[in-house]
Amino acid sequence: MEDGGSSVARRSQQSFLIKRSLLSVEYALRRLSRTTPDARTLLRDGYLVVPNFLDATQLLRIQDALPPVESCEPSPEGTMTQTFYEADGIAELSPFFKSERIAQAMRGALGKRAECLRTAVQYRHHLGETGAFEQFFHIDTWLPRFKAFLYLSDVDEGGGPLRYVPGSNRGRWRLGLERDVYRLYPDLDGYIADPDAAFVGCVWPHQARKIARRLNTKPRSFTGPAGTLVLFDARGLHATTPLSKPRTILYSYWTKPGHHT
Ligand SMILES: O=C(O)CCC(=O)C(=O)O
Ligand SMILES: [Fe+2]
Repeated sequence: MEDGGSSVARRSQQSFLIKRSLLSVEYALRRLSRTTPDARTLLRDGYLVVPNFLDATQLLRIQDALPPVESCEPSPEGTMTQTFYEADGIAELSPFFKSERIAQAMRGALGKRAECLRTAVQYRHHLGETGAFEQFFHIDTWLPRFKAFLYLSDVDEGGGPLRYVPGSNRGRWRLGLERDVYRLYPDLDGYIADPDAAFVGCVWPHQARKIARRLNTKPRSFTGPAGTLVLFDARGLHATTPLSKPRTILYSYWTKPGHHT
């Protein structure tokens, strides 16, 4: 006879597989549907880079309106970042936070009911390795979550580019990793509350290389000057790069209602 613990685990596994299958169908249909070119690229590759999203005048206005680092909160996840939340309350930042192009891309990728859950200014000042999970290739979630980054500093190789494995937002290889995240992700606010579970969505460097090879691709680094916009599906394998100089971004992140984990 099965003990209580293993039957709970089996039910949880079945419930994951059902939800995951429904999601696969939803996304297969969305990829086939008529949508905007931005959303189509996002759904296919998992990312979209828009060079010169803002011009020099718009950028200057944004840079002048940024809150000081002292008014930010340190990350609870060991990433050594400083974050100012609810940044959409700062009117001068509206070319990013109120961007119709970003909203349309997100709704095209996530569905019409997609909502923006977090708007923030993020400073990274810690140079070199942090030892945090995000410097390894990882997936954030198993449920769809898309992020928008606007670089406010020039991001060359030493400036902390986001790295991404193109197309890793899709495919059967994801199942095991997603199941681990589903089992261990401990809370519903999108943050990892238990430091022991912080690395749950990560893969080792040799595994990331193998997955990229299997997908017939290579990890990409999204370098670009201030004003570059990057949108990405946080289910795909991505990582941040250790800094040799500070990086500042605005970011927002989007999900469907009730899909925040
Ligand atoms: O800030 C970055 O470059 C990426 C960090 C990350 O993993 C994320 O925002 O999900
Ligand atoms: Fe991430």
